[in-house]
Amino acid sequence: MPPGSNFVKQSNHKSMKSLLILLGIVFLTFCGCIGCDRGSVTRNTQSHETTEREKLIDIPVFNADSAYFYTDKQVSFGPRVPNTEAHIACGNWLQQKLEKFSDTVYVQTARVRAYDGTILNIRNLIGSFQPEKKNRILLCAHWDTRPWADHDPDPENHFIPFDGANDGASGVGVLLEIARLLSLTDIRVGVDIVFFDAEDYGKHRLSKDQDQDSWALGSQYWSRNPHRSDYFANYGILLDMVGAYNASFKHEGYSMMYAPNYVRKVWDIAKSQGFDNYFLNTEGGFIIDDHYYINTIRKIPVINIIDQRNDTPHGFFAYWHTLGDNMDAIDPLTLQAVGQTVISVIFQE
Ligand code: AHN
Ligand code: ZN
Repeated sequence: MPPGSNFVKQSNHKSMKSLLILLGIVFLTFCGCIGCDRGSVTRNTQSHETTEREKLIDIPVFNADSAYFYTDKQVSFGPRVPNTEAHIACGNWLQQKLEKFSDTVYVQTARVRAYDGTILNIRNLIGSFQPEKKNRILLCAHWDTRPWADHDPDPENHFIPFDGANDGASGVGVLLEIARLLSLTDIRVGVDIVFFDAEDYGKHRLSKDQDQDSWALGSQYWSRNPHRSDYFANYGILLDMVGAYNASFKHEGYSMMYAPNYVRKVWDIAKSQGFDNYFLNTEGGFIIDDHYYINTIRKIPVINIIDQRNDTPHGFFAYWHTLGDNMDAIDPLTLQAVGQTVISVIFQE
């Protein structure tokens, strides 16, 4: 184990959970009830003409209101800037949610050096489902928020933190809803949900020379020191800024460089679910993000579902790194498009 790092592995009260689930099933069988809060799965039966016609699979319905609630809850702690109270409190809440939904939780804490010399106390959180399975899918998002709104239209705000409802919380909100759905059913593959810290501590806009390695510090750390030394996943999906109105998800450059087949697979499934208005078959830019380091250091093919725009100078949504990145910028329909697509991808494995 590398110096300065600390792991805590926690197993759930799994037998208690199984007993409760069994009792729940018995209860539901008796009253024939669907639509209760955690005890039921509403199902979508889909046939996939492109694959075997006889293979009918049940895909759960992604609940966008639940994902919206999880997003809002993170925002309610305040900006999740490393080394702040809000960051610790939100990290504790995220850890609790993963402990509730997943089979095994790994908490990776570390101290990393930011570009300006600040030592950041970071925490990567990993929730594993069916950890014994060899075939695995990695789902990830960053949970920290940027310390400064350095793209705000008002220069007075360039050193002020912001809510990060879209940039940070939305991806985690979608993945928590997926974790909740996975807690209700075992699927054929194992899944690891990873919440990376310190993605957004990249160099301030006013810094002279830019440094790409100043971004994604949590995923760089994890890529060099995975929570299990033998960790591997067949492929991964990163969610970044997946909650804004009128999002457009294009084929991001590094995703196409390292994992083109998975980009096509996910975009095809999005289309089959009716979300080709969000998932566009057009080329996007190359974005240094958590997936870049997992691809290059850990050599796991990971794609990035990230909102890229033509109508803004920076190529992201209009409120990127501004005080306007708050809950007013979040559209449950976008969360739905992404969440339903990702849950469909993993249930088709
Ligand atoms: C760079 O601007 C180099 N990367 C953007 C990654 C990012 C920031 N995603 C969200 N916030
Ligand atoms: Zn950001």
